[in-house]
Amino acid sequence: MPPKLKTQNSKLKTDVAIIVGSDSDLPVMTRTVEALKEFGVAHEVQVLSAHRTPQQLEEYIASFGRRGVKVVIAAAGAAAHLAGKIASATTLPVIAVPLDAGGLGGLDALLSTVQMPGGIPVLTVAIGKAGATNAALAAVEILALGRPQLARKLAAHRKRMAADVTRKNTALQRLGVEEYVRKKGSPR
Ligand code: AIR
Repeated sequence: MPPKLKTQNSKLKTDVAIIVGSDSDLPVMTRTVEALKEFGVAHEVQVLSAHRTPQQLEEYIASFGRRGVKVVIAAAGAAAHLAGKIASATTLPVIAVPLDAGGLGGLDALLSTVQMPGGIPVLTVAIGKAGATNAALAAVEILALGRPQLARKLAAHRKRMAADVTRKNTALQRLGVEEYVRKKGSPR
């Protein structure tokens, strides 16, 4: 018998269940958590592996209904079967983040994740950091279909992003490329 699954807020409802294949995925996936926090969306994070803890993963998937989960985000590297495994066991939308676990730069995870057979969709975002952020935004977009307040927050978020780019462009025009890059410091 595997140990009983512990959850962070077992009494509370959770809108988004985030599942990572290993704790080594957490540094990148904190971006997902941060973005969901920014939108005030209830979420929790579990480390569960399709390969290493298959029974506990199934147990957690079975709890989605009573926990009120509406969207699942699954992140894994290497031979990443996590999202596909979850999608096969639920009709909730499953958003997958392929991660770079070393070796093939995340291409291994991307291909394992994105090439699902017809009938079991997995909504796959970009590899790594951008994907971690976009998974959260995509989850918010899904939830916003039934929550006008979230839709308004998404619109405001887009406006802030555009204003940020405009501010940078204004500074670039004022300083010139060399000075702008020097002031900005180290590359991303
Ligand atoms: N992984 C864990 N179980 C199945 C897979 N594919 C992934 C994790 C992590 C990578 O394997 O999601 O990205 C390496 O895990 P670890 O624990 O060795 O660092």
